[in-house]
Amino acid sequence: MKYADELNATTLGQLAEGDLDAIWVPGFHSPPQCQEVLPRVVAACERSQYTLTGDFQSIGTSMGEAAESAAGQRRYLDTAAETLDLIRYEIFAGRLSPLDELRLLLDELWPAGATVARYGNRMMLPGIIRRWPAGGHANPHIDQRDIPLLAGQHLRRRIGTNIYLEVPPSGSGGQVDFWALWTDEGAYDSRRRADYGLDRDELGEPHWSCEPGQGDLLMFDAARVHGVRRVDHGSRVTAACFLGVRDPSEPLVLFA
Ligand SMILES: O=C(O)CCC(=O)C(=O)O
Repeated sequence: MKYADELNATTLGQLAEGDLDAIWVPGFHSPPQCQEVLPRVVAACERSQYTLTGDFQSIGTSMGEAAESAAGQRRYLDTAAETLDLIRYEIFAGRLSPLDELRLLLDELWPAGATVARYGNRMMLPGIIRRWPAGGHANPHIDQRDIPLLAGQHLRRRIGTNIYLEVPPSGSGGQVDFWALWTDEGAYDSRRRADYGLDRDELGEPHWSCEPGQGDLLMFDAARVHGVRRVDHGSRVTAACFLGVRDPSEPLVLFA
């Protein structure tokens, strides 16, 4: 994997074109500020009802849940604004969240700016918070572009973007694993497990494993098979979104 450790107009352009595999910026958000929000993240996670999997928790209805059913899609659109408020005003309590900071930066760095994705005239969710208690993991998967909610966007690439608010102690799991595997979306669907993603046992050893530190930012092409290794001790919390890359003359769109 070829990655850069800085987010700037050049590296963003290279990632969008597929000339870089990842951008991994250490300390994008300051660790003490990450630490400060964690009790509020835990409280909000305990209250939330995430329906896709018990492998991790989520604040906000994700695009994964929206893709499961028409009711899921309705809930996704109906709850986007309240989830955004919860993250911005309750969790980050008036301080600039790393998701908002990233959105501002992307707007400045990308030639045509960056904006929240819309479905018709409705705002999609621009960011989400996820938590993996000990035992949590995420099956290897790709994040698809060819789904009804994204159909109008004509995305050329979908970039997974995560800021690590909490990480397990080093060596205790929670790494992001990448396999040297790009599946087309039809082939992926035919290999999918009944719940979500692929069977880790069938993929062999990952090609690259990234162990981010607290506050790090990691961005990568979500069409490459990736997954989260089981957390053995401690817990792991991310603030996450996707960047949709369209034609270079079009704004980037953000959604989660
Ligand atoms: O939490 C992570 O490090 C990766 C999450 C993930 O699978 C994704 O962004 O699609």
